Amino acid sequence: MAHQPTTVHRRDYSAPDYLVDHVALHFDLHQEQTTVHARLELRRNDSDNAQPQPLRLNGIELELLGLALDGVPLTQEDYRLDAESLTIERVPSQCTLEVITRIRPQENMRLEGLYRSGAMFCTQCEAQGFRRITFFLDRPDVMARFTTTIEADRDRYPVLLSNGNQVAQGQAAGNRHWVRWEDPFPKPSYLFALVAGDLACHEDRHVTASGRTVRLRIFTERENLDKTEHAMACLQAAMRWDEATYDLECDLNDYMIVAVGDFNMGAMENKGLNIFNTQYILARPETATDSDYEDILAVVGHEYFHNWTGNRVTLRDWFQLSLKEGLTVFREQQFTAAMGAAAVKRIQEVRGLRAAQFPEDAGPMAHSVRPDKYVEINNFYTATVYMKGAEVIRMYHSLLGQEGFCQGLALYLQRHDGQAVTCRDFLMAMAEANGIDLEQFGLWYSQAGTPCLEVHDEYEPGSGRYTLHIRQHTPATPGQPHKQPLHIPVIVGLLNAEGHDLPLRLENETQAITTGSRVLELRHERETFRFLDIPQRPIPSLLRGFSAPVKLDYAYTEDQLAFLFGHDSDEFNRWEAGQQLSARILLRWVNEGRGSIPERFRTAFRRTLCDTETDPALLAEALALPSENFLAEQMKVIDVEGIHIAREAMRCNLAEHLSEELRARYALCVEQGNKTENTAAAAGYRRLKNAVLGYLATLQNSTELQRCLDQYATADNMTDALAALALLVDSNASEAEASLADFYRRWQHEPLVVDKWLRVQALSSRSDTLARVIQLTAHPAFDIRNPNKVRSLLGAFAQGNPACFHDVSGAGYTFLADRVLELDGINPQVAARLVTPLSRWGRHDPRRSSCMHQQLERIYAQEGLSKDVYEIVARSLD
Ligand code: TYR
Repeated sequence: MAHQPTTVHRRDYSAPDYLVDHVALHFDLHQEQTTVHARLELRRNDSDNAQPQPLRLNGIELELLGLALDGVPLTQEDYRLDAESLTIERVPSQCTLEVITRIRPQENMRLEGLYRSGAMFCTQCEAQGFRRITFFLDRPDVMARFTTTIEADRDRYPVLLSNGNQVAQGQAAGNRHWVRWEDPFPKPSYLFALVAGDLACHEDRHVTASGRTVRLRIFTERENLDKTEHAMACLQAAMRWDEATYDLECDLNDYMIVAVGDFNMGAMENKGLNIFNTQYILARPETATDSDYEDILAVVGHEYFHNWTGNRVTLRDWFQLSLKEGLTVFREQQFTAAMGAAAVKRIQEVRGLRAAQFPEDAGPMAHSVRPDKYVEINNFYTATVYMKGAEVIRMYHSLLGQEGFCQGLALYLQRHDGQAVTCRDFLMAMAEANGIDLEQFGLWYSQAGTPCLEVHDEYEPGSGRYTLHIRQHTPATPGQPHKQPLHIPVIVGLLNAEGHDLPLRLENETQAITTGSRVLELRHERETFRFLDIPQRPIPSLLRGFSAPVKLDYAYTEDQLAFLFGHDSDEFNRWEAGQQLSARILLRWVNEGRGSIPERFRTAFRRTLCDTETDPALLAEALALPSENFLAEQMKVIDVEGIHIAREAMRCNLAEHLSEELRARYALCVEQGNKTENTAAAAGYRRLKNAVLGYLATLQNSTELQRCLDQYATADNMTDALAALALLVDSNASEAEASLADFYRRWQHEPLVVDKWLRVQALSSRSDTLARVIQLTAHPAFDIRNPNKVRSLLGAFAQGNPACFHDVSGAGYTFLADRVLELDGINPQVAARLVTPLSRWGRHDPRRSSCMHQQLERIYAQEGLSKDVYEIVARSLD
């Protein structure tokens, strides 16, 4: 790295010197170049200040063709241009600036700003893409009204879209046409969007609670129009839910979504014109799995909910990112929980948090929910900002209840509508609406690291007193050696010997709370909670529903865990007890050598397998052993091979002992699935069936192999076909190749299905997986310029296949570093995400960790490294 990029600090924030009241954009789209004519109506922000500041506009890789101030062309003496900005020393306190720039979207591989995806033009402006379109005050606290005119070839680009309402259109010379859009809502530039293409449209509508009709349109490439049904239904459900839950209506007459095949992230909430990765819109049962359907519900909901929490009230600066993302993820979680099995959803969220956020919080990239500094803001769209940010919002909710939370949100939106604000403004609204003090709670925004709760208990049989002692402790993280105690809601219940919740009365309370759970609020490093009238020593059910993003340390016996797994009234904690129990056994095997499976565990597992009362989707979660990554997190020095071997051995052992029950359950799921018309119920049966099939496949005999082949051959949906294919690929059976070839032949024209084909091979536990992944990078199906392909093949391999990626030869690391360097010259944002698995070098044995470290140093030494990759690598080596 030749020179060190600059670091931006939160403490350096200052209000903008100039504001933009209105901007008129004119895009002239051509195949080889695009000219952008921008007319900015500017105003000094600090007009009292006698010493006016120069006007500095952001702009990157723009060719400046013309510049005029209040109609007078400027010459080169009037302004300064550098790689990232345009500065005009003196401008009147109110003025009009016209800027003409030329850009080359067809060469834009970063997928930031204006770029091409297939045959269409589209934009991505969050966080700082707008400065790649024209010179602008590209910061979220500058909110302008936008008028956008798009001119393009009529045949290639019959559909021309931007934010707001279409107000005019016309024909132009040379078979061209134009359309003008006006967005009535002032917005920051990161919410700007433009799309041009030959697109098909699925149109429907939503009538709001107050009786207004909103026209809904989903645009896709023509061949995908038959895959938009589900996304449309999700959008309508999200609109209804936000009205019913928070009394929030869509504020537009037109709401548009466009699905594009090349996209760095999941989707983007541009005002009135969301742009989505096709992955989160397109679905038909033959092409998309049940989890794809669930993801679509979540992401469509998420982007819609941003319209209030993100767009109407936006961010003052990028350090506040979690203000919109944490809050919107939480709203999305509430929505999806309301649409389906809430416990299953919660389990998946916590699984995701532990897999992605806990390791981040324990590694070199650890940062608080509201970070203090960044080199490249794109690196801070992290699990911490999104997932832990959502957990922080959930804790407000646990402390205040749904009603108090609603009141707080209402005050926040009413007070700050149309403003660009901070996390603190949200906290103040919550505190004031509820008349409580949340000062200490604010530490959740500034302190990084995963807190640990150590819990001890005592029971005095004579007096019926039961005492919980809780100590909280947050480990040091880079730049934060000392931590203060946090305000933590811990939801608990106490179970009696029959497994029922006891009524809970704390010392100093006169009446027992009759419900089974209650919230304990921790504020000090050590707290004691004394419960009265407890007739026998209870088993505590702690942190119900995962009420705080912490690690819990209580010395449960294996008997107690098995008991909670069988009886806890909190479905999340029932699952959690099962996970703790199996993790405990697995880690013992890793550390002390493999033993037998304790009878109590096998009994609990059998009971779950034969349970016909509980939601099958929940049973599938309960039958899944903790992931290799989760187990790795529990070890001081990760034993990659040991974990893999122990986990596979346990799966095999369970299958051998319970093969009768597994076969019976498989048959029952098939039968029940065939009988049901209800799609959610059918998905639940499929999930359980495929979990069971996974165990049966470990038996490696011809019956079970045939079962997988049959399921693959007869499946009428992607969920079943892909589950069977994955098991075949893992099985090493010669039939696997034929199935893979068949799958590709059948689906090679569906990019999203090809992604699955790549992923299934990248995730295989076969010993030749790395060789196969290397081969696949040269396959026509792979394209390193497409982020979905990169994530499906390279991302899945490096993050989802620890046993193969961490091969002791170090070949996986070298391969990944090579791909990072290759991709860095193309799409730095995606390259930086790909490098993350290497940053965890410190957790591995000396041999692996030195190989990983070497690869990081090799990347670091590369000339012309992007800011994105530089930041991750530099912090990892620190
Ligand atoms: N704001 C988007 C969301 O809904 C995420 C996003 C961020 C999308 C940056 C694209 C991008 O480049 O979460």
